[in-house]
Amino acid sequence: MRQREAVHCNLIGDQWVGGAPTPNVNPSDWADEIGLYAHADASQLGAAVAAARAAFETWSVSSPQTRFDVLDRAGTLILERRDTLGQLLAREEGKILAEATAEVVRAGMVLKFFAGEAVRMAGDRMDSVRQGVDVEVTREPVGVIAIITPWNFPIAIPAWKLGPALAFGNTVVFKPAELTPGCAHALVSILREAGLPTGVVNLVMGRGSVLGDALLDSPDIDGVSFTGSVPTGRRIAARCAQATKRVQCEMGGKNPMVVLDDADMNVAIAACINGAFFSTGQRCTASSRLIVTKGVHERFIKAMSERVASLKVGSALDPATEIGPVVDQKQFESNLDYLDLAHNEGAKIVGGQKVKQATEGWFLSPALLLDTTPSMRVNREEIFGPIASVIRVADYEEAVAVANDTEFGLSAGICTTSLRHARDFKRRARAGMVMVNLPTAGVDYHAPFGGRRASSFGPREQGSYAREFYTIVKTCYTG
Ligand code: UN1
Repeated sequence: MRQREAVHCNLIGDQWVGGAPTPNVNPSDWADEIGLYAHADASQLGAAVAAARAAFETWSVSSPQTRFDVLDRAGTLILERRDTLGQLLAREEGKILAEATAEVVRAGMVLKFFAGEAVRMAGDRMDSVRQGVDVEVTREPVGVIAIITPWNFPIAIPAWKLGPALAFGNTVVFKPAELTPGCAHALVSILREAGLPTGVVNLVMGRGSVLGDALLDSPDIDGVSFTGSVPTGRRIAARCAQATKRVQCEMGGKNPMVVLDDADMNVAIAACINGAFFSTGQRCTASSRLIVTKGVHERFIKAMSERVASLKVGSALDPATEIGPVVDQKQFESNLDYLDLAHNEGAKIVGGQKVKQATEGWFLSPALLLDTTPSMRVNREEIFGPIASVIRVADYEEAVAVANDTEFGLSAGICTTSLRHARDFKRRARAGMVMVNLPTAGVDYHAPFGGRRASSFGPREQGSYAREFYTIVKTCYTG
């Protein structure tokens, strides 16, 4: 018999509350159960919303210094515990240890950044057009925010939503992805340890299909910040519009990486390998379409194929591993379906094999799809796995047209040594973020994050731009 820890509970007000115990399993080793996590039900969700509403009374008018202190302390605790939290993240999500630890550090830095934002908050004053009247513009917290996060960045995304929500005086009901409750539970515990008052953050774990509707329909929820799939994001946005709730959705990507004839080949290969395959390709910012001009196409696919074949796939907890497992069976099967589809659509596939390891896990070797065209479904739909396609184009103009030819618009990259092309691409890429000689994935914690079209809806996340979602403007006239 495996030793089981006590059930990890939901946090509602000042109570850790049980629920249906649900195992959290390691994707690198199905025999390794990380623990049992209590799934909440709809009535517990109602209690969590009520606790957040009650706590808003005092948290919304707390001193910015109080909010700074809590977030700064929580950031310090996360940084101090980077190794154990990194282990937990690697074990429950399958991101390799180096990436998992880097994500934990990012979460710590995010909280420290937003600690500073709490005290940097300022308003505007302007002269009225009327004599003897003052005009002031201030920002206030929005209210109770529902935060719904995905499994692929199980500590960084919660941190970059919770950080600004709390810094600006909102209270929160936090529903993490059911696949990665461990990091969410640890983050909330750390916020409490750092002095966060009762009810300011409430944690409800479980499936979106069980909790989502009750959360969205509660009249006490004033805003929803969501990261996840396009269909779910669209549903949430429509529902919030209907109920006039504030909403922010970060959804999919089909990010292009253009490689021009004049690219530095070492820079291009490094950017494409990282962008396409690191974090097992499970990033909305992943480079999934490698668009290569004809003069360098042969050299590129040869070098990429060699590099792809050399990537070491294995347990996320083995320090020698470069590519960890796919997160679960559903994603694994979806990846295999896309590989079948690529084959049927006429692509040539390099890699993309099931990999046997000492432990049973969802191991898939990275796949490069060659001889693909922009109209293939594998070049139009988000795959969200270690699979990237190569599209050969005649020249820069065709590369730009193909890069912009999807319903998405999150991140767009270009590898070139030409200042003219880099400059032109920065203007013409139809994307929220443009990367020159860098992978499409991997962003700074203090800069705005977000995309266009089907990729994002609502104001940007992160950096000082985060206040656009988490605060509401008030204009005061004094005569
Ligand atoms: C990154 O590329 O560093 O879900 C961040 C995602 C994004 C975050 C990507 N929202 O993959």
